[in-house]
Amino acid sequence: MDELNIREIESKVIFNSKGNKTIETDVYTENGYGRASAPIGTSAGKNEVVQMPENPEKLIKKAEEELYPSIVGMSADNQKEIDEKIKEKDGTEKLEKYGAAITLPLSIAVAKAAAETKNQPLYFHLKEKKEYLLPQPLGKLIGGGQHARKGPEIQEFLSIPTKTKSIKESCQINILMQENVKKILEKRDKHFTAGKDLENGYTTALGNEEAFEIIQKAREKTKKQIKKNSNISSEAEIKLGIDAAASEFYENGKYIYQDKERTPEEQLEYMKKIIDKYDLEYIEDPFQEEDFENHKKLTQEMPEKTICGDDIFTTNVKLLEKGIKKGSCNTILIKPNQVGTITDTRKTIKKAKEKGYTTVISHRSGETNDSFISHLAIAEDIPIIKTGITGGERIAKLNELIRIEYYMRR
Ligand code: 2PG
Ligand code: MG
Repeated sequence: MDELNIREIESKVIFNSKGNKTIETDVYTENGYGRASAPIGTSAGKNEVVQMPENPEKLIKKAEEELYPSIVGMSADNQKEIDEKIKEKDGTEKLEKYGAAITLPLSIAVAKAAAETKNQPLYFHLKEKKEYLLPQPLGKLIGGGQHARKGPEIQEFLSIPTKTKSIKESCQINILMQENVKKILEKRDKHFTAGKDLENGYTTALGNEEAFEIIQKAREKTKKQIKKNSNISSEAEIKLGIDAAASEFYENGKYIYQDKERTPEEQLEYMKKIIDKYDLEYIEDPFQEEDFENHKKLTQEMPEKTICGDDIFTTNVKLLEKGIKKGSCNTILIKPNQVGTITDTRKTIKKAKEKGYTTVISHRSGETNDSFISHLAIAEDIPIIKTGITGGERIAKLNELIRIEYYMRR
């Protein structure tokens, strides 16, 4: 019997970092085993596939009766065939029958089981290459929007180290950045309680502009510390960014900020202003998800910036194609649970690369300890991974990269 044949699939309900139920799936081959679980978003895009169409206990029962038996007996090495079978069994475009909560852990557990059976690292099983690139971590310093309460409308204030010598060094820089943000908030925000948002960014009652000033100041402090730290290379730089998640504060044709409302034209001007004023390099979802036109304008006017589409594309290849035709964004956020299988995720990555779009792989606000995205980033040469700075479920992905780098360089 082929040792890669799948002999058993089993699922159970576990909890994600938000305390919500999610599904963990185990796939057994004749000679190996893989376990995976799916994350879930809070500020989710409208065009994501359905995540959990029914309660997870019912979904597991349904999958155990109808879906898993059709996968048992297949080779775990045939990821594409298995993912096709999953989609065929679901029978709907948006995975309305099973949801990504079932399909993604299954798809990922299959890949992990195959890798383990072959005694290969997961990234190597996903793509065999001589050389691999490790992604730079894009980390969250301050959280607002739907990830926090009362603070900035902008959901994420981010930093990304560049020109570092190792992933560990990059993680260290982001940790220093976050510590400095904390110290500055302690002085500037009299209501600051060191509270964290869903992704372990600090929360504050201060507004967008103050948050920008704080992360800029933190960068200055961190740069000085780097110069004195012999463990961090002196060439290292720190770029700043945001995920505006603008759909979340867009209502009736306007962007609703605490102090004022902005029309889409004014939002474009505001985005350009803050990019210049606060020296932002990475800008995700600056406009609501249906506004391909303003995404295009910003990309055209600031082509040297990383203008990243998350909600506008939802990792969906058709929406990406629409964006490519129009020229909306130059970067796409990749979240496997937005499409529900490894194969569909990779189709979108392939299209993005062909058309010169940068790819950024990302966690979700509701996470588990699964570190599949770290492996996919390495397999696909994805240059940036957005996955928080601290917090068990976030650091799990970063530590996996540190581990991989350690063994690669040994
Ligand atoms: C985002 C993500 C992750 P959520 O908008 O990019 O940071 O948030 O998972 O809530 O959609
Ligand atoms: Mg986003």
